[in-house]
Amino acid sequence: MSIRFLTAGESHGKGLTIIIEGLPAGIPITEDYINAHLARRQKGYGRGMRMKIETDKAELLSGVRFGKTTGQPVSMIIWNKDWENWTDKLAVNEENSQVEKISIPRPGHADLVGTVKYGYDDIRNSIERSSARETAARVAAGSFARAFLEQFGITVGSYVESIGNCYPEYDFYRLQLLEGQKGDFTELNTLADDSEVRVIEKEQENRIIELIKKAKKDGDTLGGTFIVFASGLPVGLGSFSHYDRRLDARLAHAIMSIHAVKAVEVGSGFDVADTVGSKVHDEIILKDGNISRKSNHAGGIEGGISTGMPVLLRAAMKPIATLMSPIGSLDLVTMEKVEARRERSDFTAVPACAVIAESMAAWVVAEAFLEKFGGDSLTETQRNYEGFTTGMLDSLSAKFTREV
Ligand code: EPS
Repeated sequence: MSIRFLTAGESHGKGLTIIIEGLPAGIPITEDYINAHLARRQKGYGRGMRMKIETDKAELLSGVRFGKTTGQPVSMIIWNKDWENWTDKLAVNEENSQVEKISIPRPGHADLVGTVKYGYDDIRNSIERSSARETAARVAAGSFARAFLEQFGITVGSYVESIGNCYPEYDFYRLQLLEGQKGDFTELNTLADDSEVRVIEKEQENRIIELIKKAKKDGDTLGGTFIVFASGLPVGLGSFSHYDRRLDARLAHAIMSIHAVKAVEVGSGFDVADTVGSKVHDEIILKDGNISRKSNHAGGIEGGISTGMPVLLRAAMKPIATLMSPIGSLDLVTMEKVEARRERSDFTAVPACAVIAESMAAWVVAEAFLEKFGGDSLTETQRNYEGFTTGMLDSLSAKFTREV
């Protein structure tokens, strides 16, 4: 059995709820741990007023006792503080006829497609569930995956590479990470956590803040690119046996499913198309008594299976759809050309998106890990993991030894 999670909740509803199924018993976790990751999602220069209203906190309702998972379904709730201002607009029971019906969709948001698909007579229904507010629930679920992976020395982190086409002076991703320089991934993540826009170059941070200020003044928004990494994975997660077992495909799916993400690359990504094979593939070497790779252009995945090198992903987020200087739209009542609707929103959310992508990546890695090693308790999973990884090189070599 594998793990899964479901979320429910509207952007301005009472709260977001999460149910997780299939986690082994014994994973150490606390509300403080989950809340620390929720706080990371709320950060980033360029976010809107909502982040000043909310201090996202997960309340655990089941599945955790004395700081450890019980192996039973986990349920959580994140209350929306802003709900008290929306009780009429989002009333569960009686409709208040004074509440305005929204009829002007924002291009780039799910306003129009959701309204057509579900036959709504008020775009508000589309706005609420399609909102990226839902990603708070994903980060809460992802915290369980992280806590589990940490037990096996696996670190998941991220940093922002660019916002508004402002890139770092030094291309750390191509020149260090893809070249297989391992470095300290925890330190890299902390560096990003300490930045106002999750970048790792101080001078770039200043340039980006200026760009966000300008976008704000112009009533415009900015997108960007970010890197997600997962280090410490064993060889063998995922499989080439079927399309939906491939680890790279599953990671791409999970990250592409995040609001406003339009592209995901694994390792060298699009660059592989323009480079010769001898410069793309990662030479197999023996390093510190282990099989390793000279470089990591594959982004830690070959044939849909983890190679043991860090998993490296790069993704692009489009600019936020809500514009304070709006582009054109149609009023669905009159079908006349009008300016798109303004809603309170962010000017950029690339730093938050990187943290959400970490959570989704952690979830996929934890899922693949449990498929490989199984276990209803952490102790059982640990035993299976050690059985597979201990003395791996010797046993591999022994299999190839022929008697003469
Ligand atoms: C939010 C994400 C964005 C914010 C939202 C909170 O969602 P959306 O996809 O709808 O733009 O705009 O906040 C509001 C809707 C608001 O009232 O300000 C989040 O990540 O929590």
